[in-house]
Amino acid sequence: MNTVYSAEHQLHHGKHELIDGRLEPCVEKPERAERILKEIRHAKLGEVIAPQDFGLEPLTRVHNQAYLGFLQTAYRDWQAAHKLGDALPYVWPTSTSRHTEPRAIEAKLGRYAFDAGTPITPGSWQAACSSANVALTGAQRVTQGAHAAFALCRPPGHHASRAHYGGYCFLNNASIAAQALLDQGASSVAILDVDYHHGNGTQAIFYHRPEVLFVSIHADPAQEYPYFSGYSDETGEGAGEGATLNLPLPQGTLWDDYAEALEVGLERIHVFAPGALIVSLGVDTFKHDPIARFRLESTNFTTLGAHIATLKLPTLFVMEGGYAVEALGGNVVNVLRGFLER
Ligand code: Q9C
Ligand code: ZN
Repeated sequence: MNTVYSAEHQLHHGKHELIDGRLEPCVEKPERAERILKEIRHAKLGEVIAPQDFGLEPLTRVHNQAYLGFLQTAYRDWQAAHKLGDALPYVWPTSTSRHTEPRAIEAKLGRYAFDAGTPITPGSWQAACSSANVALTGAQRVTQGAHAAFALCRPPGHHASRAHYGGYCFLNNASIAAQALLDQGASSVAILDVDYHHGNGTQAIFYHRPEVLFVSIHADPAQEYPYFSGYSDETGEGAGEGATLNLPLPQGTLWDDYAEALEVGLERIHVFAPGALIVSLGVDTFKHDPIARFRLESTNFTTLGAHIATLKLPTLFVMEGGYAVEALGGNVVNVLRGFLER
């Protein structure tokens, strides 16, 4: 299996995020992708290839123009307003606010961000574009007949919606790849999101769409970030009714219960019979993850990969979360190896 990787991810390196009432060093850091790359090479999983540049067009298929325009100049606008450090929002509109487009960068940050954990740095836009290109290059390989590919995306994407960033995500790489697969002729696509956190952005992007099945296994949003979506009664709307499946699990979940939810999710995908599968691959379900509370072991990730392989679908793995840097690369390799070796 080929891995798509670009060093441009390093251009995004936030200093601090607001976490539990304090500004703490960002857990979503460049070292993450470097560790994964190192283990992929070490495991001789296949060639590591550079992304192609697909330009803005595929991004506009998923995100709105005003949002993309905002992201492109956000750091420059922040700097022009004489701010020091990374751009972080500190004021948000509410249901009683005026909803005309704000002019000040401070207001725009609140308009487009849904949390205060996602700093914008000088190179964030370029890194986010590169990350989307990594996913698009992976999708292209699958379109061209590869059975599987791994898009080593950073920054991650599944929390970003049509016009909102947050949860360390700016552009929804998995959604952009799914839309590209559809645009290149796939009649339907399934997205299996195994990140510890609910993929609220991906869900929102395809909530009304019957041709994209979104299945997510994640920590119960009654207890865990992103709190405002990911409940089991969210099943899609309109033409998309029934094309969203949320499988929330309690904090503390071990492999046995996780595996049961996985079987339910895989069965739904099997019945849906998509042309391709995208896996939003977060390994923050690992027992030692610093910001998450499932208890999967490293060996469980091999089994996870093997189970996904039973679908026998052309599969694009898109990297999402996972913050226990020591074990991160090994856990990712385990998923991919489990998938390949089945
Ligand atoms: N007390 C991804 O895994 N903050 N994003 C959590 C925990 C945000 C995670 C705070 C977590 C976002 C891609
Ligand atoms: Zn996550």
